[in-house]
Amino acid sequence: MALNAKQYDQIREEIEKSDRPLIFFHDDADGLSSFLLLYRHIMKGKGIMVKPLPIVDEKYLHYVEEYSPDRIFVVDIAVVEQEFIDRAGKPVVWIDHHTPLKRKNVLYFNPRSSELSDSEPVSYVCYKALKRDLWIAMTGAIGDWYMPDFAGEFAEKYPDLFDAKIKKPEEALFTTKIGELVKVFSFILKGASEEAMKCVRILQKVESPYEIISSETPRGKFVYKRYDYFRKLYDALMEKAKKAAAKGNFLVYIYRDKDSFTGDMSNELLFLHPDKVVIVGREKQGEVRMSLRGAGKNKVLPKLKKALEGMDGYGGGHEYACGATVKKKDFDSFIDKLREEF
Ligand SMILES: [Mn+2]
Repeated sequence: MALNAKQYDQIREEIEKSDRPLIFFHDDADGLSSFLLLYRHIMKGKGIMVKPLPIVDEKYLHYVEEYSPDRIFVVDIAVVEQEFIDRAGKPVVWIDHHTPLKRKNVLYFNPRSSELSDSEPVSYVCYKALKRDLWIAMTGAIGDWYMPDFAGEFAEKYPDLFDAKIKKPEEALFTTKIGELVKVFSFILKGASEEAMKCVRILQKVESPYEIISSETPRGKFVYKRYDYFRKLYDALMEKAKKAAAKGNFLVYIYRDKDSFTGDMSNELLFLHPDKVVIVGREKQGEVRMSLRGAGKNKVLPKLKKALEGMDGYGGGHEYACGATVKKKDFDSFIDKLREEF
C-alpha cells in the first residue's frame, strides 16, 4: 500500500530536522527528482549520485567523512548495505520502491513493504510528504512510467507541458513537453559525474521548468545544452536502432559507445513497437550489457532467467523491464535461447 499520512509526516520531519543532509540518489529521473524535492524543501545539503550500480556500500563512506552530515538520506537506491549503515555513524533515512530489504538501525520507507505489487516512484512519495515543486514530482513520476494522482493538477498549472486527457505514462513520456523534461533529467546525468553535478546544482535552485525547456535563463540554457549534446548522440543511435532488423517478434540492437542509453532506448523502442520483445545492448570490455523490454504477453523476466541458465552471465529486474549482461562471444546463442523461450 501507499505510505500512510503518518509516514509522510515522518519523512517531512526528518528533512526539516536536518541542517546538513547528505543525500544519495539513483542516476535517473526518479532518483534526481527525489533528491531535488528533499534538497529544495530546506535548501540545504549535498547530493551524491550513485552509479553505475544502485548499491550504497562501504565505498560510499568517504563521502560521509568528507561532508560530515547530521543525517543521511538515500533515495531510489535498491540496496543499502548494513555495513554502510553501521559504519556511517549518523541517522540514515532510506526511501525506496524496489524489492523491500531488511536492515537494522535505519528509518525505512517503501510502499512495497506492505504491498509488493505497489510501485509508487520515490519522487511521488517525497512529493506527498513535502507538497512542493509539483513540476519536479511530475518529471520523476513520468520518468518512472507512473501516472500520479496529481497529473490533473499539473495539467491545470502547466497546460503547455501536459494534457490531462493523457492517461498512459508512456504517451506522456514520448509525446509531451513534460516527457522532454524527463529526458533532460535523465540525459544530463550521463557522462562525467562532475559535469553532471554542475547541472544538478543548477536544478537545485531553478525557479521553473521553462528556465530549462525554453532556455529562458543562462543557467537554464546551460542545462539544456548538456541535455542537447546527449540527445544528439541518442537520436543518432535511435535512427539506427529503428532500422535494425526486426525478425519476427524480436527487435535487437547492439552498439559500441561510451555512453549508456540502453534503458532510455529500449523504453522508446517498446513504445514504438509494443508487440515486440525489445533488446538494446552496449558492447563493453568483451561483454554486452543490455536492457530488455516487453509488454502484454511478453513478460521478459521469467524467459530471461531461463535463457541465462547455464550461461556465463547475469540479469534481473521487473516483469517487463530487465537488465542483463553476457559475454560478447555468447551473445548470439543467448539471443537464440531467448527466442526459443518466447
Ligand atoms: Mn530509479
